[in-house]
Amino acid sequence: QRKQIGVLVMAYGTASSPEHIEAYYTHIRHGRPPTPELLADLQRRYAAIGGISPLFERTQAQVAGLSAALERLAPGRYRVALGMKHAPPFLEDGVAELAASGVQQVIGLVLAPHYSALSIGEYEERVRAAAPFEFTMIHQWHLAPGYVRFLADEVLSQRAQLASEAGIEPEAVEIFFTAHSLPARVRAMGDPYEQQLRETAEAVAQVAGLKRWSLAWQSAGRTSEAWLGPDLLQRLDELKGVRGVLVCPAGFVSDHLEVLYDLDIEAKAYAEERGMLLRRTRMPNDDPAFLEMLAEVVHEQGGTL
Ligand code: FEC
Repeated sequence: QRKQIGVLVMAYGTASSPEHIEAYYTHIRHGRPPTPELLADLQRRYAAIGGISPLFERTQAQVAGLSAALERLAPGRYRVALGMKHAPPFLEDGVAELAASGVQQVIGLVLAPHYSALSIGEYEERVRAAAPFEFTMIHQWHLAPGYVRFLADEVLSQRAQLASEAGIEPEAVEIFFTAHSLPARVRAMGDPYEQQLRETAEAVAQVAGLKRWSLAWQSAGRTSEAWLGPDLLQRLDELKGVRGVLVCPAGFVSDHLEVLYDLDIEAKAYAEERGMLLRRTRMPNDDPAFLEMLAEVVHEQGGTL
């Protein structure tokens, strides 16, 4: 009988209640507590999306769906655990759970499609430091056909809806593919992050037959460092004669603060003040075909073990 393989599904994590926002923010800032102004601003943004983020709930649904899809692909072969970067269960808790189950080989998958040393690389480093088992990391899945197809379908249907709302042709809609900005020093590090976002966008544009699209960065951190740009809001400022803008946040896979606040509240209002309607594509969340696709990515790796 073949040995069971562990699967560590990794996600960003969120504050479990408004009282936990400070501890969560301090963790994101590598242990440096935020200033009262920064904390108040973050509390305000969570309050604006209903008090807490739906991210944890969405992550749990994704893990459940991914587990079920793996079970269908290979009954009994995989044991799945969740580990999060900035909230419990932490990455190290997921590692401990798998270690206690006795698995000797583990595959790691982050619920984020593009690789950066400052993003996926940090998840990997922490897991490797804690792992008592053989660990194989899936570094990126930004061109998985099921992901590209999900985004292409979303872009086409949301673009059609936006065009009819704005009374314009679908081809006149300006499309931006976005991801979380990172400190600009990743460029000098030869990091693949920016190139991979471009590759996802190009693949979606090809499948959906898009002519008018570009990249933009969103949600840059509030630090003194330079961040990857141009920022989405800056791109909105530069538009001339555009009435409809569609944002496809291709760097994220679920509903959370950076989508529900930064795009649905902030960017939308910013566009409206400039006479434009802004809409976005829906997130994959626990879409069955999306999770089936992720299960296949994991199972492909599992086949090599
Ligand atoms: O819904 C939620 O509660 C959580 C939403 C959330 C996601 C997310 C994803 C990514 N981040 C990435 C990088 C950075 C870097 C910094 C940073 C800061 C924050 C803050 C909040 C936050 N991030 Fe995040 N991120 C989410 C939330 N992020 C809140 C702190 C306040 C603020 O800036 O708004 C800067 C850290 C520092 O100050 O030193 C860098 C990357 C991703 C996408 C990949 C992934 O999901 O892992 C990269 C979701």
